[in-house]
Amino acid sequence: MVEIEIIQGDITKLAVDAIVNAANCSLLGGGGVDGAIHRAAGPELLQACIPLNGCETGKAKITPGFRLPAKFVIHTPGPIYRDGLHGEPELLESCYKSCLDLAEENGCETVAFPAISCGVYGYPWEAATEIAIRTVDKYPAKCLKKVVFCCFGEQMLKVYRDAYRK
Ligand code: AR6
Repeated sequence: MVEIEIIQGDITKLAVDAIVNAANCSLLGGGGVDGAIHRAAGPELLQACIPLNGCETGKAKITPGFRLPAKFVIHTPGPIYRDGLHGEPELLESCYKSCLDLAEENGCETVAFPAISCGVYGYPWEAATEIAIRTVDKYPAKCLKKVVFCCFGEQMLKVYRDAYRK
């Protein structure tokens, strides 16, 4: 089983094997955590993303971390939340699972996730965190040892801690 750690902080500062980017389908950058990751990794990250030809919602693609302390960035476009009845929970679960699969394939022992879809994509925090924790918790890890949920702000930290207790 994978160890779960819940922290408050800036994901771009974490010296883990891979950090996850809550991207969009173009993989060409954006605001929020995506913008922060591209700024911290340097322009090489965009150059590495261009030939990936985008990514479908719920899937994931990997690049080096360039100037980041993390070795890799795993980019995953989360679902845009409408009402929860348009496949959003399945797509969000698929994001976490696709990222964990890629981390395993690349020999990662430690991976950090932001709260995918919980910013401009509007996913309700409690529902999204429950999916995040459950998907990691039941993942049949082989080389993966630790997953960090990196919360941006105190409120998100509380939502994760509460969900983890349940
Ligand atoms: N470290 C950790 N978490 C962060 C950081 C950071 N440095 N910065 C923001 N967050 P969002 P989404 C949190 O909007 O909802 C982009 O433009 C933030 O507080 O970044 O999946 C993409 O290009 C929130 O809890 O991603 C897409 O177009 C979480 O990260 C779109 O936004 C996710 O918020 C994706 O939207």
